[in-house]
Amino acid sequence: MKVKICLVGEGAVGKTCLIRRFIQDQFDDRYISTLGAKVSKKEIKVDGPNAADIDMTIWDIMGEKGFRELLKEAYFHGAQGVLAVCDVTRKETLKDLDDWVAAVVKVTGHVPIEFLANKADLKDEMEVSDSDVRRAADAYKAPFLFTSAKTGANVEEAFSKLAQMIALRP
Ligand code: G3D
Ligand code: MG
Repeated sequence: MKVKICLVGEGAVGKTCLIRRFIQDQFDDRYISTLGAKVSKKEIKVDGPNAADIDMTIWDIMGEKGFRELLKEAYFHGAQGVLAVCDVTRKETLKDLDDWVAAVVKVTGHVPIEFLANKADLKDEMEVSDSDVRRAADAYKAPFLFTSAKTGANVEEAFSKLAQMIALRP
């Protein structure tokens, strides 16, 4: 099963680091500079009743600031799952996810979405609570996780969970 997933969220929330942490060294990675996106691949095994080998293509936006409407379409086109990432030390990055998720859904229709509250290792600077993330995620009936690309906490789980949700789709 081949699937495309996208990571969305404001600049510097940790999207690139999450992908890097997840794929470690075993990846084949290419830059599509004209699209302003980087594509990585990883195979994930989903166990249980919906067991599947998922060949995941992970799209990472580069330079979100200048990300134009036209490129957005290409970036989101065909995505079967979305990781919506915010930075727990900047509350506004959670609020911004509303626009990001709305923009994806407009292109992809309803696909599995998972919210990630990243940089959870920065406990002293935490501006986002469990209930803040829950509220944002609930609006899309999406699950959420607190992650840290720095320590690796919940990173594998985040991608596996999304893979599971995709495998479960009819
Ligand atoms: P982006 O791809 O969403 O723009 P990046 O974000 O992955 O480039 O990360 C932006 C900055 O946040 C980087 O710092 C990176 O090291 C840091 N970062 C990413 N994830 C975490 C995390 O889980 N915990 C902590 N403490 N920092 C994180 P620099 O200083 O290199 O720009
Ligand atoms: Mg990046």
